[in-house]
Amino acid sequence: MFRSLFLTALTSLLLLSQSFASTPTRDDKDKEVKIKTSAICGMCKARIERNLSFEKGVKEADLDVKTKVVTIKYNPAKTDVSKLKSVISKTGYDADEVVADQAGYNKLPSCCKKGGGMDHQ
Ligand SMILES: [Cu+2]
Repeated sequence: MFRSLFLTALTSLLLLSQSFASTPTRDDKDKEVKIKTSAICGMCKARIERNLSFEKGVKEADLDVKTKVVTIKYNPAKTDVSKLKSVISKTGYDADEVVADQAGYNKLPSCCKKGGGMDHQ
């Protein structure tokens, strides 16, 4: 009597854990992307992060000034990497292979403009 009750409890526990394990990973989960920018200082960081946060589908944007890499968490159903890069470009900064948009770049204060050559320190 006690034993069968125990077995029933054990079986239902096993079934429960199995249904948890087999939960499919959802496609609408947030994705994360790292994009190399031409940001120079904290103002660049704030500017890029702010403009990215205005973009639809962006959950989080964090730029590391030292590495110039911005890490973006986004909803792939609402936006994609090429859109995110164009936001960064329009802000006036390079985004990986996408070169900074000239109009956006011209609006930057001179301290935030990258030097003549690429990766000028
Ligand atoms: Cu700056």
